[in-house]
Amino acid sequence: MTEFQPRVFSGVQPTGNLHLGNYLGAIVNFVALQESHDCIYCVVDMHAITVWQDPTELSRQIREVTAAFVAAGIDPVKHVVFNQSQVSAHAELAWIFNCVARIGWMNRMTQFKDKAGKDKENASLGLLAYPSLMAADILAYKATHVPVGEDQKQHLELTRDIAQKFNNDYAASIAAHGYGDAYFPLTEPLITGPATRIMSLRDGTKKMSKSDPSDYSRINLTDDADAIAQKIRKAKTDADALPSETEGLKGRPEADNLVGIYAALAGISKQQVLDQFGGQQFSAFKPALADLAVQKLGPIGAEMRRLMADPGHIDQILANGALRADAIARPILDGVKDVVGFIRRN
Ligand code: AQP
Repeated sequence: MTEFQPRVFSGVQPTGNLHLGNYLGAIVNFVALQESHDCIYCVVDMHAITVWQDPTELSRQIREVTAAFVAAGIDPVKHVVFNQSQVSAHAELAWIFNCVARIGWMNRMTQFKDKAGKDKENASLGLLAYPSLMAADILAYKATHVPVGEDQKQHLELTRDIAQKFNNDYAASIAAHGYGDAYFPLTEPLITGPATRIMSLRDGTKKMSKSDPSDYSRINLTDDADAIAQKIRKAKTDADALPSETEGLKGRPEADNLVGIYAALAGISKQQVLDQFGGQQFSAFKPALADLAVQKLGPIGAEMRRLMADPGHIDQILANGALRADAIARPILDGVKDVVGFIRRN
């Protein structure tokens, strides 16, 4: 069996309104994994343009996600932080994967169905091929582990399917070129922690999302203390007191979500939250949650604002990261080209 060196890759789209779900579902895990792995964290700007983005806003948002990474504790010196469009291996490998993946696989993706809506014919071709580019993002580095939120599980499964099909379709060539029995690893998703799916503050059955038209549905990482407190105060709840056991959260999606957010921010279990607040009304719980959220997110938002005041510095982080990412991806892409049978410049 071909052995692959452990490596972490993940990405965040610069589509505005970076929120608590992105933070707890993904970025917190990105930070933790730095201790144990070589990590590559990417601002996936090519994914962002699968739906229309205003160009000036897009540049600002690329810098904002970079600032969020750094403010949350990602070290761009020890690890690699860059934006996708600066490393052409992503686009080149995505094309090859477009020819490996099947249209039927893409059509089944729930994110495509959700984002394309009823007017599928009018969606961009890029939106349909999104998971193929995502597989290229990951496999251009032969990444073995990808920390993501729940919503990305299906795309990660598709990445494994593409890797598996490439390994099978080109098995003889892979072996002939000395790569053993597999060119690509079957990447493992890391969907961990108590907050893999944070829900909207307005509707506990919908995920918290950047594109929700209501700003009250999410806590943005750039929200100030007043905005955070106001959004939590206005968050939808039911009329009952909090239960004493997690069983009692079943069928109460809004209560479950707020308790989950408290648990994730405090680094404790939902049961521990209920040990403290069980039997109390939301009128008592919400101010405690708001204080905790301000305490945890306030410094990140402040640091993001400080970093955003110096765009030149952020651009330098991205340029350095891109050079290092390119140095890892280039030989991997060259190997793919050899395996496929392309002739390349030496
Ligand atoms: N609500 C969420 N709870 C937990 N994790 C979440 N993630 C997103 N929403 C939640 C995770 O954040 C990472 C970055 O997401 P993304 O920006 O690449 O794309 P997304 O999943 O499409 O994010 P949004 O916020 O919902 O954006 P829109 O509205 O544009 O679709 C991923 O690891 C994701 O799982």
